[in-house]
Amino acid sequence: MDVRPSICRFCHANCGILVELDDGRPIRVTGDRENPAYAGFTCAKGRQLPAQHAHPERLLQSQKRSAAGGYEPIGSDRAMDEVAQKIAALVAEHGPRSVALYLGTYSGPHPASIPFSIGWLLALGSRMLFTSSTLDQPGKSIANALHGRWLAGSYVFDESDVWMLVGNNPLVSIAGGIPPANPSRRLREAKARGMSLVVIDPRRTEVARFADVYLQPRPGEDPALLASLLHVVIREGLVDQAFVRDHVQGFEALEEAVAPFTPAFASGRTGVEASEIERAARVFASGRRGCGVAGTGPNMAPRGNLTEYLLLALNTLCGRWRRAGERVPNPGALLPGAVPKAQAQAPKLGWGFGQKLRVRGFTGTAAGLPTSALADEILMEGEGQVRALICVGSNPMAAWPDQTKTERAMHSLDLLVTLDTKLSETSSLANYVIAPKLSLEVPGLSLSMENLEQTYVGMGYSEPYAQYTPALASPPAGADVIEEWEFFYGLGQRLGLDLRLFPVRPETGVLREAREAIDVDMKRRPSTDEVFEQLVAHSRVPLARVREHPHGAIFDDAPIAVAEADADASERLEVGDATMLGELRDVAAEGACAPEVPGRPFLLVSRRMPNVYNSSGRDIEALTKGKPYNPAYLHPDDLAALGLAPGDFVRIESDRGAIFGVVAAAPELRCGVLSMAHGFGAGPSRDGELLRIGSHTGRLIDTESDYDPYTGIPRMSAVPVSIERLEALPASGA
Ligand SMILES: Nc1nc2c(c(=O)[nH]1)N[C@H]1C(S)=C(S)[C@@H](COP(=O)(O)OP(=O)(O)OC[C@H]3O[C@@H](n4cnc5c(=O)[nH]c(N)nc54)[C@H](O)[C@@H]3O)O[C@H]1N2
Ligand SMILES: Nc1nc2c(c(=O)[nH]1)N[C@H]1C(S)=C(S)[C@@H](COP(=O)(O)OP(=O)(O)OC[C@H]3O[C@@H](n4cnc5c(=O)[nH]c(N)nc54)[C@H](O)[C@@H]3O)O[C@H]1N2
Ligand code: SF4
Ligand SMILES: [Mo]
Repeated sequence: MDVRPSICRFCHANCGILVELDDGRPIRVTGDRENPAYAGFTCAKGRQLPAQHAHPERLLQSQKRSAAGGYEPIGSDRAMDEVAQKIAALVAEHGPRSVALYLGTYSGPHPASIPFSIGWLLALGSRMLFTSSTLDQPGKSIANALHGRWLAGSYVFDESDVWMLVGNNPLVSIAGGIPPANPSRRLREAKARGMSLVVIDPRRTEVARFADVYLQPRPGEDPALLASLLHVVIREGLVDQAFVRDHVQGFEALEEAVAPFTPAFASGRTGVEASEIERAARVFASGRRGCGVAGTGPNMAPRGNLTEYLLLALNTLCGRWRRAGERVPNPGALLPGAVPKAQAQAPKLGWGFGQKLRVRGFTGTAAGLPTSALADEILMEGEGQVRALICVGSNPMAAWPDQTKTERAMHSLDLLVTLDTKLSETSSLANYVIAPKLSLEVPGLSLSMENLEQTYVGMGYSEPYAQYTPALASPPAGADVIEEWEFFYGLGQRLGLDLRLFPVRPETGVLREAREAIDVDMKRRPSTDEVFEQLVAHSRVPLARVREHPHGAIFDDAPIAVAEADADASERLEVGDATMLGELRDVAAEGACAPEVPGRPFLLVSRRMPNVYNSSGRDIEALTKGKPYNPAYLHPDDLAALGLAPGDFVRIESDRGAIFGVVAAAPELRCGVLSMAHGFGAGPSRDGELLRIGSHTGRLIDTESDYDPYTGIPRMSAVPVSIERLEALPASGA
């Protein structure tokens, strides 16, 4: 039996795995105990990579929609010819702005995919670049811009004595808050070391069970709760005075803005005991090293930028930034070497630059263009209308808020192209679906997770880990599948464009050496390995050395320490941003009771389920185990009050729309909270198939009435809904 080490790319977590191959086909995946960072960790999804690769509905040929509406296979070269021709015609008639790109989940695991697709769009002359980031945690980028950066980075989980998680669940999402390389082991080790953990989540999650202080607030009230933690930290003299004096501005403004947020006031808003708020503040402020990290929940709830901003302010007031002389645990591996300095980098604009949108006054932002407005840009006629959309590893019909509007937009496009492994909800509306190779059929790098560490506090690797994997498997016999980057290279060639790649150069927490844009040879197509060489040409650890360690390695042989600040360093971290504190004053002005919507007594919150990955995985039987839907989780007391038993059907209605649901009991929830995963369901005509496909929570979300004024993210968590019992499940049309 042929067993090889590799990188799992079912999700973004990059676990080190062992793949058993039979005649070039993957037949079994297990955790790789020889991997020094992941140490054998995998999840159920990763172990189903063979099923994903051999899935009967996997597209082995690209598809073209026929005049009759069905799909016919088309050769990948022919598909590129036709798409290039159509794009050339649209650009000639309507200009490059008529072409937009939407990058989603599965553009992440393939390192060349993002640089090539963006390089192609820019070479075409369009700036209409959209990603799932503005539907995810856009508050992080906005808050980082408005607060400024500490050029020595923050403390990492493995060295900290206190940690706070606000609306994320890294034991299930493996996404951030705890390093992705075996988070459960790291958490156990940290607890054994004596780390204090604070968790804030309306659901007592898997990670909350390890908390020393667990707060279960009403959803959407994180700004009030965090402002109150700041209030207590200031009132009780727990501020790191020296750090604030030397490196921070805006303290007085912040102090004034959090003054109304007494624990009693915040208790009224959040439903958390005032004494528990005080305890959380004291525990968080007591440690010397540690961080607060927020996740998708509060970013999708109202005022996500403010939540992330207050969290950064809390980290800053507690002095939670790495100081001169301290060792940097992750100096980089596939990224350029860190050059950390104990000094601040001043704030930047959070929005108001770059490409302007035609709707709701949106502009470019630190998190990118507002994806929630792309459907409007497609539907709104006139100068600048988007007429062609290319979706890379993404699924707007499953993921975008306001399903009804999204569907209209997809239908009205002149050209919809998706790069997708199956005829997803979106791909089944596309003019062309480009069939890609799957992860084990292409080389890979552990780069996406390393990038995160450089971008956001409390995310990514806490050590200089890297792994390279060659392609291990061959695509099924007779397949005509290509890599995502090859599609954009092919389009570029056909359109006579010179592609330049912009290797991800994140707005770094730890200062890094600059990297140049990369010119692509448009005459001779490079191999994926040659592309990787170019992308990481400035890595701290040369790719050749990474390749010598097929099980991955931690390259901690060159420890570095934080340098003293430059003699003329004068920039400061900003904790008194006027826009953010203005939003906080709005919260205070709403009063000590959280606003409620009459007739909508429940708040729908977002969540992740272990065995699916956004809209992927729900067609793999070994993962769904006979339940391929997303239950509507409610507290047993709520079930009883509504006269419901687990398995009963309900109709869930928001001010925007309605879906059906099948209820399940979840004693770990706060009462009044409905917890449901996204990425399920289809259009209203298939609502009756609930038990087979689940329901689409995005139908309940309104992009035009309650949204962030900058990133456009609508209220996607803490959404007011009503729930009503159904005697039987209607055939369609919730
Ligand atoms: N209501 C609500 N909406 C949400 C969220 C929520 O919590 N609630 N979460 C938001 C978040 S955080 C995100 S990131 C977005 C996700 O938004 P999207 O990225 O738009 O959605 P996904 O469902 O992840 O789509 C991934 C697509 O990639 C395809 N695919 C699988 N493997 C491959 C591959 O190897 N190559 C290629 N090319 N394609 C592949 C899948 O078939 C699928 O169609 O959704 C957002 N939407
Ligand atoms: N298994 C699995 N893993 C995944 C994904 C998946 O679909 N399945 N998706 C991936 C993606 S795209 C992303 S972006 C990451 C996300 O990673 P995380 O951010 O860790 O996502 P969740 O596990 O949904 O955790 C969000 C938590 O926020 C809570 N919450 C909801 N509303 C509020 C609120 O208003 N305030 C507070 N304080 N909490 C709230 C929810 O109860 C939930 O526990 O996960 C990734 N990993
Ligand atoms: S957590 Fe993600 S990368 Fe790790 S095994 Fe599961 S699916 Fe694969
Ligand atoms: Mo996400």
